[in-house]
Amino acid sequence: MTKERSGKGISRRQFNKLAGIGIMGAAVSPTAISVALAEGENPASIIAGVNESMIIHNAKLGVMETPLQLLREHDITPKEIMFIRNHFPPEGRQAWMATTDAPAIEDWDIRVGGLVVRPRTITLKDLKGMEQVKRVSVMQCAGNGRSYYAAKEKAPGGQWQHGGLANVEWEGVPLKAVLEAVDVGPSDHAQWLTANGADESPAAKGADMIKSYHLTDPALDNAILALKLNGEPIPAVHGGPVRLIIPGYYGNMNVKFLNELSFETEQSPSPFQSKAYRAVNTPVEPGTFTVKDYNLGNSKPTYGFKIMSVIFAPLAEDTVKAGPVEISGVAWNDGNAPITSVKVSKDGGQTWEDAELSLSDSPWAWHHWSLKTNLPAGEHTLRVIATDELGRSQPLDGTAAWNPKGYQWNGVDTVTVSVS
Ligand SMILES: Nc1nc2c(c(=O)[nH]1)N[C@H]1C(S)=C(S)[C@@H](COP(=O)(O)O)O[C@H]1N2
Ligand SMILES: [Mo]
Repeated sequence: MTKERSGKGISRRQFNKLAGIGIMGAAVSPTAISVALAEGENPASIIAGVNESMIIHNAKLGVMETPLQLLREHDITPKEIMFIRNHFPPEGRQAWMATTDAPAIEDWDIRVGGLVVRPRTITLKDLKGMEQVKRVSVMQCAGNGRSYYAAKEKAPGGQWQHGGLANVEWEGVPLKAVLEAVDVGPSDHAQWLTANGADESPAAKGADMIKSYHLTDPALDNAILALKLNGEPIPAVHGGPVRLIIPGYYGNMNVKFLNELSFETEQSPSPFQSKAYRAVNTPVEPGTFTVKDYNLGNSKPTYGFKIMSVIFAPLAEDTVKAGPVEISGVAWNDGNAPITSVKVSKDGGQTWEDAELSLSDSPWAWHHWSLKTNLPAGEHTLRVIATDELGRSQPLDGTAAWNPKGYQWNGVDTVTVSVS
């Protein structure tokens, strides 16, 4: 599938383009260094332009989570506070990826090939000339909420709370329109579409982050090759200049720095498709199923978001005065059915009240909910649960869905507040 490549995951021509802008992206501004926090690394010295309050999960790779105190301030998440998940260090010739600025790239090729009659290349310029559409959608890491599985047994990996989450506007060309335009003539044997990005492992034989989608997957009808995030060219760190966006699908399915689409008989053998980012078909318990046990038969890729809701206010660290209070937050799902109810409990789940739900225009966006109520002085355990039109809801005990990699947490959110 990657015959024309030297095993480097990137063509010579494309590498030269990237190397040409390397200096710019690699440079960390002196201001960022001078404000480096005493307690730890300043997130902006890892990825230029990010907010200093981001929670660092992996400094080398530039993996960071958004504190909910920041996330709740905006309906559309600004790039400076958007969580970041990279699998390869954005350094060396990938240093250009370490910034919230858009990459200064004019020439960018996406090879479309594999089992096709006419392999083709589509350029960034071609894409810019095509009709653009917008998709407001949640971006969420499949590992979001992983830390909460520790109540049963800790799942290794970044201990994300709820901030591996964003609500953003993408703009670009529908995938279907791109495939029609290139007219590569896929063979009848092609069952899967595989997407690859320009980033790669620094290890000589390191696995590449490649993702596959079944060609009959209806989610592909809504997919776009995005060129813009929140109205601006996509920041390098978020996958510019071109990113595959599949609204409603977990983060890993949304390939950044897209430079290859390939028609295949099978899904990619890359461990990022065949071992990681998979959801078990039947529940498993700690000790009985390990990371190594995943195979194509017992699991599926982490495709669509499970329905979820999160409390944005009050948070445990907020000061809450006794009396009238507004409990609020967001809820979202895979966009396949509207969310029909959000209920809030002020007593740890004994009794529930309907929150007011305000559905966003886009089915893939998060939806705000709120409940105006009263809280007397003392400790209160707030909980929230969302349900959609298909009857899908959230488990009261999220650890029931424990899995070795701690993916797809959607347990009922619980916040304990002290009211004075
Ligand atoms: N090319 C490429 N695409 C990628 C990744 C990556 O490392 N390389 N990480 C994936 C994962 S696991 C997530 S959660 C999202 C994170 O997107 P963001 O960094 O823009 O928030 O990108 C996905 N797409
Ligand atoms: Mo992720």
